[in-house]
Amino acid sequence: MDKPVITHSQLANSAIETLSRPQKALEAKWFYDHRGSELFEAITQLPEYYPTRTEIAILEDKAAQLARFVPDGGILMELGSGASVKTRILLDALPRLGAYMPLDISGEFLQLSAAQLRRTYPGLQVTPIVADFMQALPPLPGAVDQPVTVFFPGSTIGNLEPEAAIALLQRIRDLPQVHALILGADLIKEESRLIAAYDDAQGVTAEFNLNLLRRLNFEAGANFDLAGFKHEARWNAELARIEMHLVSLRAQEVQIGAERFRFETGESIHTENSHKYSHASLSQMAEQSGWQLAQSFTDASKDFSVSVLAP
Ligand code: AVJ
Repeated sequence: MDKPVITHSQLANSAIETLSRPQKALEAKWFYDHRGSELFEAITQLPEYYPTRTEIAILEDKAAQLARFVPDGGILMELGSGASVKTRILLDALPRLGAYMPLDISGEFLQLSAAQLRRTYPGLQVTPIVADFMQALPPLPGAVDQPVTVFFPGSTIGNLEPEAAIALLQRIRDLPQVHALILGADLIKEESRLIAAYDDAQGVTAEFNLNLLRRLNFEAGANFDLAGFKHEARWNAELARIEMHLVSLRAQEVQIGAERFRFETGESIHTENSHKYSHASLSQMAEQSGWQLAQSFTDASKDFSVSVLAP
């Protein structure tokens, strides 16, 4: 088996550090344990959560145009290879692809989806890489002598604050043989639709958010009372982002191992940022990281964008 990228003490240490800040916080990457991944999958099916289905529709509609940015024999590298529905749309349009390189933090998940892809695309070289790409991009295996097109869908970039997003885009830009970046990004829209997408009627997103506390209880020796916190989605217009918070319903104290954390009534833990973009802000972010926004595809309602960045 692969060596784990994340250990329990990393989770505890990270939580202790971010809960010690004046604005208590938890890192969004901890959402995705087994249950969290299942809940996210359920979120993508919600009527209010438009991003996944809209991005898939754009990819299906523009697959041939996107395929032009992947040269014959080239490498398609995917960051955060998810459930691979989106990957398959591109692979179907790339019969002469040299290799597919999925990067994901979960080794188990990667091996499973790699095996499935090899079955569907028998001639395709599939080279999975276990990596926390939000932190650093690993050296690519062997001598990469073919052009690399990076696929970064899902508006995962939106989890990062502008500085970190630019730094990640710069690291991608610096990859040897980099040819293009296909970037999925969610767009600014009416506040009520944004809030609904992150505070759905069925409460799946609330469960997803609260699952962080459940995970800390199970994996980091914490004693959160899940009934003592409520899910909240806020639109921060100034920073153009949805913020998810867990709001303490009463004054309480919580322990993680030997560390104690006090909560006032109404005090929140900031658990996620999901930045939303405009054509102008995307183009600016591209230029600040050494890219040019070559093309941008959206759906008819301009809800989501799939952009091609060129070095
Ligand atoms: C996977 C980070 C793109 O921000 O929309 C969905 C995560 N959080 N609902 C997003 C998420 C709450 C999602 N990303």
